[in-house]
Amino acid sequence: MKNAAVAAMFDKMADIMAIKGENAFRVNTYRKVGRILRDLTEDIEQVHREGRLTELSGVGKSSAEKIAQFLQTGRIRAYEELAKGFPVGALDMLKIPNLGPKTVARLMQDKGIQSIEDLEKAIEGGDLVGMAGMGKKTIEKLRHGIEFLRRSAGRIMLGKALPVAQAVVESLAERCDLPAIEAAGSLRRMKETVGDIDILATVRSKRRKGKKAEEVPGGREVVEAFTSLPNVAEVLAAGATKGSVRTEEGLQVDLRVVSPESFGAALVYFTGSKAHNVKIRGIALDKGLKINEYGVFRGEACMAERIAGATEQEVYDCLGLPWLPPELREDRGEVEAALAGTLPELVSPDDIRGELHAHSHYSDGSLSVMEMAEAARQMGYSYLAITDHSPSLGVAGGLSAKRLRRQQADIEAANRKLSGFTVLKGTEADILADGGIDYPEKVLATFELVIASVHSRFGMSEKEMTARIIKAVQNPYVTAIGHLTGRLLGQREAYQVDVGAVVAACAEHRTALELNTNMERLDITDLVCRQAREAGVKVLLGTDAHHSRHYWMMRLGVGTARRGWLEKGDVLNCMEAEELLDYLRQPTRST
Ligand code: DGT
Ligand code: CA
Ligand code: CA
Ligand code: ZN
Repeated sequence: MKNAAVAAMFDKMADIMAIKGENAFRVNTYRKVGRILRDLTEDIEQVHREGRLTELSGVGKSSAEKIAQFLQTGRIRAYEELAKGFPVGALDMLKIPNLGPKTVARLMQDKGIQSIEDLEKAIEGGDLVGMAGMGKKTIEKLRHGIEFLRRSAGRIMLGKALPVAQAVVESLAERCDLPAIEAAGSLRRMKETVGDIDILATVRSKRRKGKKAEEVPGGREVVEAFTSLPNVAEVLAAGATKGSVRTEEGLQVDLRVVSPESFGAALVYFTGSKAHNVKIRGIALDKGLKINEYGVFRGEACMAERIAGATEQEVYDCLGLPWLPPELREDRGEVEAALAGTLPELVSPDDIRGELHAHSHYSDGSLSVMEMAEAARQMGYSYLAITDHSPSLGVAGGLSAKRLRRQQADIEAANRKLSGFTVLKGTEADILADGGIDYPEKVLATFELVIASVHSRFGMSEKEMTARIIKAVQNPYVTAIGHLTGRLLGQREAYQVDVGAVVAACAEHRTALELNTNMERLDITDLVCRQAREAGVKVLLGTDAHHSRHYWMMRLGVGTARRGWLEKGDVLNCMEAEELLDYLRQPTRST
């Protein structure tokens, strides 16, 4: 699919125009097309062939022409016009947090800065001192921003990688006769970002005795099928058992083909983490065993006898351990807990009964209350909380008390029509700078569920921010604190907040923490989930859906929750509707 490539062209055009100071409305039109293309589930080439480009809402005639040009010639004339004489490396500067197009334009014009490297040199050389709007603090922030960017460079959000991995696994399984194929690595461990995608496959026939371990019958054919998949942009390596490609989406995918008697051992090895592997290798050694990606062996080198390797279960059995869920394999105490028999029974995707953070078209969502509810029911859910924004968030269509009354009437009407499904009256209300909640008490009393989130004044000191959030935690109407740290993966660092203090306050006031499962957030993190569980704080999972096609991201959050050792009983969304309503009716303040 060329969707991502076309979207990237529109993003670039929007960026160049923004730096050149063009009309914000026009810039936005391009950005919107980029977003639509990235969200599109259909193949854009198919849409083009069927002459339906302008039927995509937000795609006008001139955008459609540009898309068609790109699909036919690989180029867009308007882009080439814009990019003529423009240093394209300058666009990278827009990825630095808190650096907008206006400032980039000034850095280019006044200082001749054309790339992140130039900017770094200018900062180090003190060249920015004295520039309007460039105080010491701002320059320091820029320096941090560049460091942050470097740290996240090359890592891809799980939410982007997961669908790509699934597609590769499915297409390969379709093309080749494979008894087993599975994604391994950090993706299987559901880490919030991944460096690359590791896929492991096995063939039908066993390796013949005496052959080298590196030889796998039929391996080369599988690798060939892999490197010729339609979304492969570049083949980095292709051999008899290993292939490596870069996809259209810019992701590196490694495939390894192993023989069936080694599949389990290889899956353990390539799932990692490295730290977990080191840990279990130590356990093997203590038992006089040797473990590697080919199997578990007893005895010395050439005399070594394979005692396990075909399945993960076999491998863990040899070590005296139960099979460990991949999300736990981080050497964060999972082996010790397994040996002591105190492993948690992790929450699973099937345990989720409903969606608790969703926006309708009353604020910045795209669908009606009823449409969002129908789609949630199709997910197999039994409830959905509509949590539109509060008035302070004007840019996101925050609801005044008057429009809120209409929205709530709409929710009541939906509930009358739907049987066996409940739409909850919720809100994602702003936590104001002083810790107050963005609705008067008599309005707050009309909600069944209140998520309170920080959407402004990110730059407060840690002390102020912590006090601000704790005040919201203490508010008896607040069910949960939304996306606690405000981070956006690869885009914006968490703001300063004492997470431990907030968790303690939540425990005291019976307030939950949201795990915002949107791919860009995954906030709270796995480690904070674990902290919450240990403190007895409940976790609410919410996709922050602005369209029903975002509901699938619940899966990402369940992954994070599992990495955070959460059980069903720790997660509000695992309650049946009645139980949840009961929970929500109890006052959140324990005093
Ligand atoms: P990533 O891709 O950076 O998000 O993280 P991983 O965990 O997927 O790491 P990757 O792709 O480098 O390697 C996949 C797995 O292979 C890793 O989780 C553990 C295993 N592995 C790779 N290199 C080593 C190694 O040097 N020693 C051990 N014990 N295991 C390794
Ligand atoms: Ca990997
Ligand atoms: Ca890899
Ligand atoms: Zn929010």
